[in-house]
Amino acid sequence: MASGEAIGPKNFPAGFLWGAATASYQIEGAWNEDGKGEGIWDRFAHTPGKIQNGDTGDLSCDHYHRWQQDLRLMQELGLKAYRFSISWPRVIPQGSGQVNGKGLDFYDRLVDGLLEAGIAPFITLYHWDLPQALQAKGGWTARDTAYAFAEYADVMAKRLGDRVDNWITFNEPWVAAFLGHLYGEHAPGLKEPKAAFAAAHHQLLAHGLAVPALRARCKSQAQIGITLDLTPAEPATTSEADNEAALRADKFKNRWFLDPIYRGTYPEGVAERLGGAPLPIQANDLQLISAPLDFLGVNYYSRTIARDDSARGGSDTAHLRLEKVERTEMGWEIYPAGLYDLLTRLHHDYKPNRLYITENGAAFADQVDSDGEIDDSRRVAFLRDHFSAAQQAIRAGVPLEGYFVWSLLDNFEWAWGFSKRFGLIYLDYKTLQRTIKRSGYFYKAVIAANAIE
Ligand code: IFM
Repeated sequence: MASGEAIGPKNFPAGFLWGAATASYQIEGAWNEDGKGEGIWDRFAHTPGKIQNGDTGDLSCDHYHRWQQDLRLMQELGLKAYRFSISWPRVIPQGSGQVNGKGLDFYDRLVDGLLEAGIAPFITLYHWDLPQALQAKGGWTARDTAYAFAEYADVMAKRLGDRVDNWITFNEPWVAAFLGHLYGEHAPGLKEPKAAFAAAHHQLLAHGLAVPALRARCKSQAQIGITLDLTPAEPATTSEADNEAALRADKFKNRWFLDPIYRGTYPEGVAERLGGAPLPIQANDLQLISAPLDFLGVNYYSRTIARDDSARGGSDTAHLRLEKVERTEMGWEIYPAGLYDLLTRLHHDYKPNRLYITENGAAFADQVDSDGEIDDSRRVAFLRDHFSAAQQAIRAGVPLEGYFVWSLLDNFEWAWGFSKRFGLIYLDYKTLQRTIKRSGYFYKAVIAANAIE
């Protein structure tokens, strides 16, 4: 049954792609092995005070050495697809020029292992680990970094394009641009509005340059997309001021990336208001950025409630924190209906050919019980409710073709280090032992039935 055809209240269309997602810096470890270059997250995490408890990704889940075990766990769960990212500094240590054969070999083995196991690889080219050598030349604030990215995309497609059919250029460019260059919470840790908007534009340009590079090298059936972190922005009240605040939040958080990709324009009034104008746009940039894509990857975690606080002497776009709502360990409101709202809005406003949920999941304070089991019932409920929202969106006509739970296993949660656990699989960071949580078994049953259990 193709997506959009009639399905029962709990079923998913035949062939629905159930997967799990990870990212290189968060799981691989081996930060300086086999010729890998330094990445901006190596540098950031090695800088005292940047990461909770001084954690680093130096070892993390040691996936670089334990990938075969992780592959067996994916098989045990019955995954149909696995989304992972390539560490750019592992394959091109200086960001451009010399290629590291051992780095490429690692991803080659992983891809072959996945294919042998019948698990479709979804590759993300950029999940935030920029080579430090490029950062030294300005990183994403420099236009040249976009061209270096296209070169890197070409190297990866040349090596894996004969076997990998699904490519994601960027993961959450909003986070890399704004948490990394405006709020200073992520690498490279800047707090400069102009740098942040330049970083956002150059990532989009890099995306636009990489799409034809991938299409030229990969098989004709290759599917290319981008993953954005999106959040429905709702007004706190029905007042006009709050409505305007929600529109501003939507422009900054969602439309800043959706509009250039799907409409070839940037929304007005955002960069100016946040101190980032003028944007470093050159002729043809927006044409490149808006080249047709095969799919949109959606990362959904929560909604945003916007309020205008300017009359109270505060911000023109403040985020309201509701009382008495259920939240994850990240402090994010659990709001499954937002996933339905988001998917139907994307379908209506932007009409992507198809969509995947490339991330959805929750951090909870998981405990190992006396039997050695992890009874993460809140994660089970979270996933069930979000699967249900996605299923309703499919029934409403949204061409949603797959769902990747974040994350396969507990891992390095950026500035939060190892203090937040998102995995379907529990990681004992002392022994590196992996244990499937109750949510992992729940997911296994959903995948096997292709229905919400
Ligand atoms: O861990 C991150 C991931 O790297 C990107 N999306 C959000 C996840 C949870 O914060």
